[in-house]
Amino acid sequence: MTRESNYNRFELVQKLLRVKQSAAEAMTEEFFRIHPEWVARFGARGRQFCTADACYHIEFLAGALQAGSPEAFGDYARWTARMLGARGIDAHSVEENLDQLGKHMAGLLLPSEQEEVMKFLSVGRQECGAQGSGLEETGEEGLSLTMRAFLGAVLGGQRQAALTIVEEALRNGARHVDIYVDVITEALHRMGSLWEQNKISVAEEHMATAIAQYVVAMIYPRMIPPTPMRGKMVVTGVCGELHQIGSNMVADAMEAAGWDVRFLGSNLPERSVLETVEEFSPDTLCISTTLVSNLPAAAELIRSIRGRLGERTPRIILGGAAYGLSPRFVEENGPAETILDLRQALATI
Ligand code: B12
Repeated sequence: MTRESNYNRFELVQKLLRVKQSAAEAMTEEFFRIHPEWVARFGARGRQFCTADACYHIEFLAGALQAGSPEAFGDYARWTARMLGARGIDAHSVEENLDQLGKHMAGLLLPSEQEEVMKFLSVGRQECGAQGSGLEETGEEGLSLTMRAFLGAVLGGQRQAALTIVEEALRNGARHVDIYVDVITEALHRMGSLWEQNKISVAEEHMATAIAQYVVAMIYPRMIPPTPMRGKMVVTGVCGELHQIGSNMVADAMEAAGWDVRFLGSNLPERSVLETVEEFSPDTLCISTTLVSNLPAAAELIRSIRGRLGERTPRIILGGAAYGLSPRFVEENGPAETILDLRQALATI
């Protein structure tokens, strides 16, 4: 039970995820019945996209509920309206979808659960109208020259140039962590905004990402590895999470700072993380999560580790964009600590 209401958060999240597909299909049927013009506009693929979007709405709603954070759902709704807006779909359609979702869930949930869901949906609905440009944090003024040159190289498909830009900065005295945070992270976030605004294609985004990954891998051997003396650490993403560059940087930076690190990548089954933690017996476990929709998997992982290891549970550090949007996640799903920033992690872990 949560502190403020008489429903079980875990059961509500699981219930939503269980009915996700059927609810999304029913919502899409209903939407196309009300808007026959969409059939002419988008054809059969429109139905597929609409169902996929409704699935995302439910997954992010479940993630925000898991984190006890209506703001996280608001952020998702704002992002969805902005991203679809850049592709010619009006924010009003998203609002309508959220209303439909609320109505659909009414028949499936207990009154106390429905009340909570409606609270989250109403924040989402409000935020659809307050989209912003998505570029607020990445305005040109704040961008360093190196970051801009790097962004230009990855978007232009120039792998060697991207590496040279970073190597040059390192030769001129930049620290690895500065390259990670101020150049590569910043450029990838900026690149994500360009994709969101439909200014670059999925192919360009994938190409740029692959080049960034190549650069991260190429600078790893150039770090001076100290003898491991800070203890053992496992760094992992959660099941369902495909974003991996952030956790890769955390793993490399921690290794360079003296940790004996096992980096598991992302999107691996919970059971594999459990086995590694049990066998390797780390002092610290870092869990990276980017999408709010993956917070139920993170909560489940924490619960399973604590259940299996009891007092032998390592210190758990959570990081990645999803936790920045969900300040109450730890309160609801801990004990664990949240550290969002790589520099702060290096200074405090
Ligand atoms: C590259 C990328 C992808 C790649 C990832 C490839 C890979 N191997 O990693 C691919 C193509 C797979 C992808 C897929 C998707 N993506 Co994507 N993706 C991005 C992008 C452009 C960059 C991500 C990245 O690598 N950033 C750089 C890293 C270094 O930054 P970071 O992860 O924030 O990590 C830093 C800190 O957070 C911190 N940190 C991270 N983890 C940890 C852990 C600990 C313990 C600590 C201490 C610190 C820490 O340190 C890092 C270093 O500074 C982002 C844009 C963005 N704003 O991030 C979108 C973005 C995250 N993706 C987005 C979306 C929507 C998707 C998809 C749903 C798209 C789709 N329709 O298929 C799928 C979802 C896949 C899934 N299930 O996970 C959205 C999310 C929007 C939202 N509201 O949640 C974003 C924000 C793009 C956008 N602006 O619209 N994506």
